[in-house]
Amino acid sequence: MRTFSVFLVASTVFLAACGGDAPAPNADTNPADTATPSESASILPARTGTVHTIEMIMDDDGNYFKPAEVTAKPGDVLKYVLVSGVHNVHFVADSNPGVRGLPPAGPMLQLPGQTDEVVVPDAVGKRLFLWCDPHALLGMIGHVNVVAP
Ligand SMILES: [Cu+2]
Repeated sequence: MRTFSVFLVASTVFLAACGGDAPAPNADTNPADTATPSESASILPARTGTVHTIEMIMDDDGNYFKPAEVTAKPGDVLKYVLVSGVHNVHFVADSNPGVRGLPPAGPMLQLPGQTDEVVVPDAVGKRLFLWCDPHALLGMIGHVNVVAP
């Protein structure tokens, strides 16, 4: 119940921020995000060495991940690379129920070439959902199909 309440507050803050002229703050109060790195690492699968590169783009077509959908195995790395615009990667906890090892909301990338790497959690059979916090309502969402090694 606490998770749901906190998420509601975070969502409200986020939506309120989007209505104004100020840039959205990083209203990241998801309890899952407060886990220490060691706690997160302990439930992550061993890295496979496979890296999937996903571009984060803002252009005449809008704001989007390219590709918007990838298929990966637990332990693979998702390497998000900023091409243009200002974006982040956020695997939203409430949209990925039952998945352990989701990364916290990623930092806002602002300089082309900056990256955010995410290790795919042990969630075989799941279709993970993610979005970019400032552009989620504009359709900047993505999916990761997690398949067996
Ligand atoms: Cu974005």
